[in-house]
Amino acid sequence: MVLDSLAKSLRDALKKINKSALVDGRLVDEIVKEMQRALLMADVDVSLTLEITNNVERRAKEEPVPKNSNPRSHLIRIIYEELLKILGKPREFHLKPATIMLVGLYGQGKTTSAGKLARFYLKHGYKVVLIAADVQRAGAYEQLEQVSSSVGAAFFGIKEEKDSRKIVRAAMDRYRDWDVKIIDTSGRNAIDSSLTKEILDIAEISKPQEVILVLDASIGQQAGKQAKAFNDAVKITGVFLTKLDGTAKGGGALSAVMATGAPILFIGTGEHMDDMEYFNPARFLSRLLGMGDFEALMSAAKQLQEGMEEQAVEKMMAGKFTLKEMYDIWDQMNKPGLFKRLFDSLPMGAAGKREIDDQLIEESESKLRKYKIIMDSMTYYEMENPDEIKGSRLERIANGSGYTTSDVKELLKDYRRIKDMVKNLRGNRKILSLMKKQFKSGLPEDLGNEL
Ligand SMILES: Nc1nc2c(ncn2[C@@H]2O[C@H](COP(=O)(O)OP(=O)(O)OP(=O)(O)O)[C@@H](O)[C@H]2O)c(=O)[nH]1
Ligand SMILES: [Mg+2]
Repeated sequence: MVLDSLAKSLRDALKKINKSALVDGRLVDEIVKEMQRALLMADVDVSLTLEITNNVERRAKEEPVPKNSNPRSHLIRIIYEELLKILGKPREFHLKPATIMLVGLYGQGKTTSAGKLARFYLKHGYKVVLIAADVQRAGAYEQLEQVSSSVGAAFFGIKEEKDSRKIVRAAMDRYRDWDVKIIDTSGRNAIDSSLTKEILDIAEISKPQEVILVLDASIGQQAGKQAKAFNDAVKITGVFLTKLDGTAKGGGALSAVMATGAPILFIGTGEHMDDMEYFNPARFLSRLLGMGDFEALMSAAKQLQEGMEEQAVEKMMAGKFTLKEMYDIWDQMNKPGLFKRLFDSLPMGAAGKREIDDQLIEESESKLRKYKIIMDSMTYYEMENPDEIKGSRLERIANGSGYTTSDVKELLKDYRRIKDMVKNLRGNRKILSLMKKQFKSGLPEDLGNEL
């Protein structure tokens, strides 16, 4: 878990809200103080911290509790919304062929992140080459070569060449038709005119779709200053914020970078090549607060209230049901407790039992996690056309996910079973209305109780 101590303090505050008999001014004051302490400890800027907590306090005391909520959920919701404001909106990022330049100062994690990105694209079936254009650091060539072979990407470099422009020109020529070209560039101690010029020259030669600034989160708020300086000098398209796993100051880094308007695209959560995530503020915050995918559930709840539920469930029943649909549903179900509730919502009439023992639920949840990892290694085409998954596709997916081909086959078998089940359920009004009722009663109040 990244940002451990911030997460713990905020979760404790939410727990306190859930346990309190009464949501009154005194509780709000206490919560606001705890939030202030937690945010400042995570190196969030003082005035930003005050802005967040003042907003929470004012809204909690002034806003009437909506009819479909209660004082506890209302307060939790306000806290969630105010924290989300500082994380900003996600920048959309689509996987497609691209040239990506990684830039940044010494030791921020450029080379490691280049490898992580390569692995990410490879998993989705792209042809990827890593280009060694760091001519500053001793052994940069060998390090990137080693990273390339560990993730299974192609590698290009010219040993002993001190002109990074030459290297990039040769690489762009040789790998013209490749899907994804990732360029690891030189760092410096500080951003200066020679670094700026080198980056701009390489960009001129390679015409990258993305210029991603790699920033070490452990510098806390300072990350904002660096992001601004780089953005002013070379126009970055996004930030890869690394080492969020190993720092207490991540909150400061996140909020300060977002405040500059430079979007955080990825976060690094460890030294291993799989330790990166696409940064989605809402999802990140929900996980930090231990709410599962709060945003998705909230919007599901909202739709239910607006009478949309029928369409949603029916769409699933009536429309196509590929791995893509299954993934989306599982994505929302990937939360302890929700699984059980869904199980509970299904009538087990025939067998005469509604009790599913915990072990079975535990097994289902761990299977779900495994299946999600496997599906993350599939391309969009494969998700939409599961029947095409065989032979070399099957092997690539297994390799990419770290599981075996029989695991992938097991997933496909389960998918077909579920697909048949969905088909059989179609048109069964009674089950439809039961499912909807369960959703309705289960959200969003239960969410709070599970914190
Ligand atoms: N814990 C953790 N360590 C990371 C992460 N990303 C990178 N590192 C470590 O940070 C150190 C520096 O990473 P590099 O990728 O070599 O950084 P760089 O920017 O290429 O450095 P130079 O080439 O020297 O400028 C290495 O020890 C990495 O393992 C991360 O997300 N989490
Ligand atoms: Mg490097």
